[in-house]
Amino acid sequence: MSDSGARGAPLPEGGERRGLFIVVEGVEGAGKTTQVSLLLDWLRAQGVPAVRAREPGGTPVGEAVREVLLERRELDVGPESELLLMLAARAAFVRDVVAPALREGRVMVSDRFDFSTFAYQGYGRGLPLDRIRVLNDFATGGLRPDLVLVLDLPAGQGRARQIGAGKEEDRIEAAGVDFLDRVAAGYRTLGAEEPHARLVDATPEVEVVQEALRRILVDHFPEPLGAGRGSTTTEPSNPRTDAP
Ligand code: T5A
Repeated sequence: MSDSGARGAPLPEGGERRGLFIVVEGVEGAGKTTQVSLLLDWLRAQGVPAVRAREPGGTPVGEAVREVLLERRELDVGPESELLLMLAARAAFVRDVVAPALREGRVMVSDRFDFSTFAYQGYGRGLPLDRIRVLNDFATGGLRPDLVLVLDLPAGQGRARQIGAGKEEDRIEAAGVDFLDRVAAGYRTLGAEEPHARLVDATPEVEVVQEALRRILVDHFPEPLGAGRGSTTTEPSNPRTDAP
């Protein structure tokens, strides 16, 4: 995939892109929800206007798509329909959630975005990546994240964590072990090859992974996250150290 137009790409329907768009990705059970929550605590404690979101979801259209694609296990949804429904949700997500937040100068931290489509519908379902890229660009108006943090975990370990947490398989997870292994391998490729992505080992305990994520963010965005904003320690969320 090309990175053209990634950072600073214009917002659909115009306006200045003032905020940051950070995405956390990875297989089921990789720890995305856990890590996004901790990042939000840390950012807000520094006075950073951070907001969270998840895909599919985040809008009424997105939540409806989520229900159809994940909960309705009896539906026989083909790969092409699955792709287009995900992208229908994404178009609403970008227009109604991401673009306004970036216009307002917020730091948007999203649990999943377009790497999920490349990993699941591309590497997992076998749909051509170049077609997905074109359709995805149409849905997003060309908007891409500033940084994608890919939590790298073997699919089996992620599923084991979900079982430990009592989470039932959804329709996509029920596609089987080989499918989920292809998804995990796809994520590894995306995380290693895409210029706006960083691959993070998600096998250690929660706090260790969180430290790694915070270090990457401070490194990538000295402003507003570095330059005297205090340490990256996970306990407890840091007050900003440069406050008057
Ligand atoms: N999808 C989505 C597509 O196919 N295409 C697309 O374009 C998009 C956007 C979404 C589904 O939709 C598909 C992919 C998915 O199948 P979802 O429910 O939003 O589904 O996503 P899941 O990945 O299934 O969400 P989970 O909540 O199950 O996984 P998380 O968020 O990665 O993991 P988390 O944080 O909830 O943690 C799971 C358990 O592990 C523990 C936690 O405490 C929790 O119990 N845990 C750890 N344990 C040990 N060590 C660690 N480091 C741990 N981190 C967390």
